[in-house]
Amino acid sequence: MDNYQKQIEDLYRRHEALLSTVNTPWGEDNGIFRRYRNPVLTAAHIPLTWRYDFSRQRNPFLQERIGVNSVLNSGAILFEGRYTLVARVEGVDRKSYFAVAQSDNGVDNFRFWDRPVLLDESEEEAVNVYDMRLTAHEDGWIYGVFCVERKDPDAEPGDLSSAIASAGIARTHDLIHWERLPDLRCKSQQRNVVLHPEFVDGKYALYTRPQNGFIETGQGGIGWALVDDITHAEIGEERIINYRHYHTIKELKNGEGPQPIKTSKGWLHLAHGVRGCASGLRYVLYLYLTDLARPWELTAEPAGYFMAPEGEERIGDVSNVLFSNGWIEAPDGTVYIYYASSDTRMHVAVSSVDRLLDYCLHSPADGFRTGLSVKAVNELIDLNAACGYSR
Ligand code: M1P
Repeated sequence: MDNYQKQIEDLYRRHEALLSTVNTPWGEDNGIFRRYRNPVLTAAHIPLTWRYDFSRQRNPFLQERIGVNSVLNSGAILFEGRYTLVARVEGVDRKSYFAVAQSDNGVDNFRFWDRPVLLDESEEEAVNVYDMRLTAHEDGWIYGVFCVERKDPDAEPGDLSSAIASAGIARTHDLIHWERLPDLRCKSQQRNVVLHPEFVDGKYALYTRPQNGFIETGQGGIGWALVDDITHAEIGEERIINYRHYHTIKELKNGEGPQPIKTSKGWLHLAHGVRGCASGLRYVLYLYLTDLARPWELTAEPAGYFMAPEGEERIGDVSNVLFSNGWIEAPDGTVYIYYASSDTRMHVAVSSVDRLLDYCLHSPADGFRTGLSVKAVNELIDLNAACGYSR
């Protein structure tokens, strides 16, 4: 075997070793969730044929021809019994696209399908697409709702940053063939839009995040809106169902994560909250619960974050960020939470519906004042004293 051939074989050997690495639980089991040690998807997991030209004539130095920067914010679904992610793959050119990766056990051995998702262009051409939320809707389709980014046509000459965010919608039965529907029409810009899995009053229901601009989110928080026809989705009235608050983990922004999970105690939601600090923005994950029959009514929300960046998760392309737009409830009630750290790679943490409900229903809510935080601590101390634990 000549050297060129050997280099190719080495690449394949190292790639296979990465893909087949066994993942193990990591860190403390805090009773709520348990992290796994290795990221489940990274740029290095991308198939070699998407990156290298293996012709010795065209690529004598065996260079990577198309670089991948990161694999992040992935939608998730249990599809034909396999743990399936629709990942956001971001190239070194900063453009993102979607790609399907599957695993048999949900924690390791994720492998991308042979080609990325081929998504039709919308009527109005977009520059970027990202962060797909997957919803298996009761109408029988699997929907992917994602952010579509376009350059702001009203940007001043020389302003190469102003952009417009809207929600793109596509649907599929097999995750291979996607029918692109018109983008969501509404008054404001939108990011982090998620389709509720059931009809509400005979209509499609969306979790929204109305924005004043491409970055600023305005007064509100996570919104709720109904849509008559998903093939020409348009929202009128939007009500805020999960507000931002001063001096909380979601002071600056919040956004719905994946499709909510239906439980006996209500709809379980995973979301991200953002605050500003001296080192920049800090993105953490939090949970909340809404009423089963009236999914727009908040019924429980523990104070503060549920997960925050730890260790190496803190560092990456956009540091100090945890972001999740995908989770899977397995038939036995185990919940696989797929989250990206610092806009760079994908991880998994494992919990269960019972544990997440217990956390939501029995952790104190935010009192929005330090005095009420101390009161909550004292109440816990009293409860412990009553059962013999006084220190
Ligand atoms: O960089 C962190 C995240 O920023 C955006 O989220 P949000 O709209 O809530 O601020 C998104 O671009 C997301 O992709 C990214 O992970």
